[in-house]
Amino acid sequence: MMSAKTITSIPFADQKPGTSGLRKKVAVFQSPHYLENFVQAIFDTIAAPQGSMLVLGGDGRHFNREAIQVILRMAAANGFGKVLVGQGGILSTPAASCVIRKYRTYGGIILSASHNPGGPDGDFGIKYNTGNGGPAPEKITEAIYARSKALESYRIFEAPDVALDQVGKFVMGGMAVEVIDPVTDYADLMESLFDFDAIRAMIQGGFRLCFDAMHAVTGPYGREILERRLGAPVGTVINGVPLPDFGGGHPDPNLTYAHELVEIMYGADAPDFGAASDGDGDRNMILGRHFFVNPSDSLAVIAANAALAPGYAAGLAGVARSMPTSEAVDRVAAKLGIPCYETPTGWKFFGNLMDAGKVTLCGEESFGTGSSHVREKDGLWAVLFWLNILAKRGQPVEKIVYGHWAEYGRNIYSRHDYEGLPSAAANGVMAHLQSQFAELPGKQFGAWRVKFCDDFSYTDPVDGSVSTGQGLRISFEDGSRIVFRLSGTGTEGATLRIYLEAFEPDAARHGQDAQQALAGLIAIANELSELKQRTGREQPTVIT
Ligand code: VG1
Ligand code: CO
Repeated sequence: MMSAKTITSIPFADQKPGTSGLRKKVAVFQSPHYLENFVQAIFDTIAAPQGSMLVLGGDGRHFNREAIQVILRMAAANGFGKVLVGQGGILSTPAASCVIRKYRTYGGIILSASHNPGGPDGDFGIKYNTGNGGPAPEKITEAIYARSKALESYRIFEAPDVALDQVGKFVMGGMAVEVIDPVTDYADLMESLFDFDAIRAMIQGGFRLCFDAMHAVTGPYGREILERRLGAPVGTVINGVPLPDFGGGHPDPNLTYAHELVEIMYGADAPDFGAASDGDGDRNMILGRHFFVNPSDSLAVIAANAALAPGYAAGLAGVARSMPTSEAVDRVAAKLGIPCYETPTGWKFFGNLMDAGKVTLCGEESFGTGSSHVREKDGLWAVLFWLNILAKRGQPVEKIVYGHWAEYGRNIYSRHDYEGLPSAAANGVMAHLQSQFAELPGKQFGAWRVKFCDDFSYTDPVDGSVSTGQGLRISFEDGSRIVFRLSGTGTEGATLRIYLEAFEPDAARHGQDAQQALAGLIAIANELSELKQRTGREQPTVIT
């Protein structure tokens, strides 16, 4: 006999969502009551009306299937009327956002630790998205956290596992479970936004591309869209079978972790276009033949060429970027005469702007680009936008980027990540920087004079909510800047990110290597932060 039970739990003190949901080691999520406590905290906080509909899916990493079964049983015991779950428990993050919006569900739960490694010793994550399809805003994540520290029991249905591997309909108590094809709704949405005929013709004409799904969630999406609908040869998608441990890799599409693709794109017989996506499918890296497109530049190029895509032909309402993202897109917005908003890091801050119709495109320096078609960043969407632009312009990637710089100037940009630092050392670096803020303005460092420095805070123009402590900025008179920020997605120690930016108007100097061009700023960053002395690190873990 199936029935709902109330289980006595213990509150947890550490279930505070970070930049993008709650992320912990798999073993932590597997410990008794841990997952259940957080899920009950979500359900108590959102207080969905009896009979509401929910979307559920994840990036397929280790523990995804087990967690899906637990959440289904808890949803049934908490009065939900229906759950749409991706086949095999899989939904990419942008596809989950698409499904929430398309079927107007109350919200959704996404199981992902995105670019963090998976497997039994890797990371797991969970986040709640609201009915607009986007990550819950801070006031909801804070309330979930508060509830998780207090609740003493959770409700769960006693029922056998739902068969997740075939699409179909099931009943659990008073709740319907529908296992849906995870790809079709998303692929249809993409087809409605971009000129698939033009892209197909370009590929038929001999244009070659390679998409690295990094053994993560986008494999099936890439194969359906690129190989089936757009006619790219089978094999265009590499590492296309999602694996629970991502093949032992780090599913982060950057020059360090996507080295297989990088070797192909910098090899002798390199294709015209390369791209990679991350664990949950919301990030993208764009490469031309022997050429890397910095994500901040990618956002600017997409904004400048948006009218070439049918879904954006009517023009952009505005654009937004996270604070550490380069100001390249600001220049495009100025030329287009549209507003440009600067938000804290993390996609949850873009939702209000898009819901209010203030922005159409948004992006982050961390390989995230997206638009109001969903409320998450969207890796394959960015890839298709680039393919649409390439098909319409008929020029190579490199030429398009150089042409963009010639028109707008180049915001030379780099991010240096120091991963796995002891938290005390990382906090010490931040405190030491802040302690100098009163005396820094006006000080000269070589060719650079400090204009201002602050700890970035943001007032949401739509609901007036304020978010503080979003990164330390040091801006110079000539427009260059250095930003220091601690990551909010890691599960071990601390990751310090240093973002460096300088503007170069002179086209004769646009071919410079970013690290060389930014060497002066890098030296200032080291000096001001006492990074080497305080962390013992000589080099960043990852340079983008
Ligand atoms: C990082 C990125 C941030 C991104 C976040 C989630 O956060 O810097 O831009 O929104 O990951 O992306 P942090 O706090 O580690 O810097 V995803 O694709 O991991 O969900
Ligand atoms: Co991601």
